Amino acid sequence: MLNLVLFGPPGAGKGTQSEKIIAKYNLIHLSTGDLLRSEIQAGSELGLRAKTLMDQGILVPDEVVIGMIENKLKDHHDAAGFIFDGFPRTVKQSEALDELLARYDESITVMIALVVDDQELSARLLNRGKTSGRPDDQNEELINKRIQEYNNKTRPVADYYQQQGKFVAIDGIGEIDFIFEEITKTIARVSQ
Ligand code: B4P
Repeated sequence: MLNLVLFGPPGAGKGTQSEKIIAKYNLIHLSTGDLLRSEIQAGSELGLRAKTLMDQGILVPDEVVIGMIENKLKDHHDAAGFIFDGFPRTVKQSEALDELLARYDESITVMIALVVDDQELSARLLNRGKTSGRPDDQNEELINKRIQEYNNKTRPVADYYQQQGKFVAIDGIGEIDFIFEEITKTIARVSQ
């Protein structure tokens, strides 16, 4: 079983690369950002609470996203593997994920981190904001807030996997297909 965490700051290319990874490998895609946006669209209570935070560029409480992932793992317990996109985003979420996977005698195979500088992140998200309609992509102040949240709360997640010897960093700047090639090389190496 291949359990992959795709990691990086907002706009690093996690969603973009996830689409290519699931097209090539038989993995279930679990994007907490997508799951939260579905809740918002459905107008659920959870969605309404999440929207207020997401529109301010703030992370949603750990319990909420951990609960969503727990349910999805239950639904797909017989899958060939998972790609976790945008999760875990805090050390608490990483610990919870390890516990949840252990219930199925599973663990994370590798974390692949996409490395992109702040200036490029900002430019990409502002550009996406022109067409995505996503409120959190609409202005530079909000984008900076998301990058700040990443630096304060999410960056330590990389150390968590580094300590387990499961961390691989890939340059996230350049052609999307070239970055994908580098990801496939890492997957081939860790799957041996
Ligand atoms: P996410 O939906 O995860 O949003 P994101 O980080 O902005 O997206 P992503 O990183 O996947 O976008 P991509 O680079 O692919 O989270 C949104 C919000 O939800 C968070 O702020 C938070 O509030 C909440 N949330 C989600 N998960 C949570 C969790 N676990 N805990 C708590 N809160 C959580 O795309 C960006 C743009 O770059 C695109 O336009 C793309 O086309 C472009 N791009 C990609 N690769 C490129 C390349 N190589 N070159 C040029 N452009 C590229």
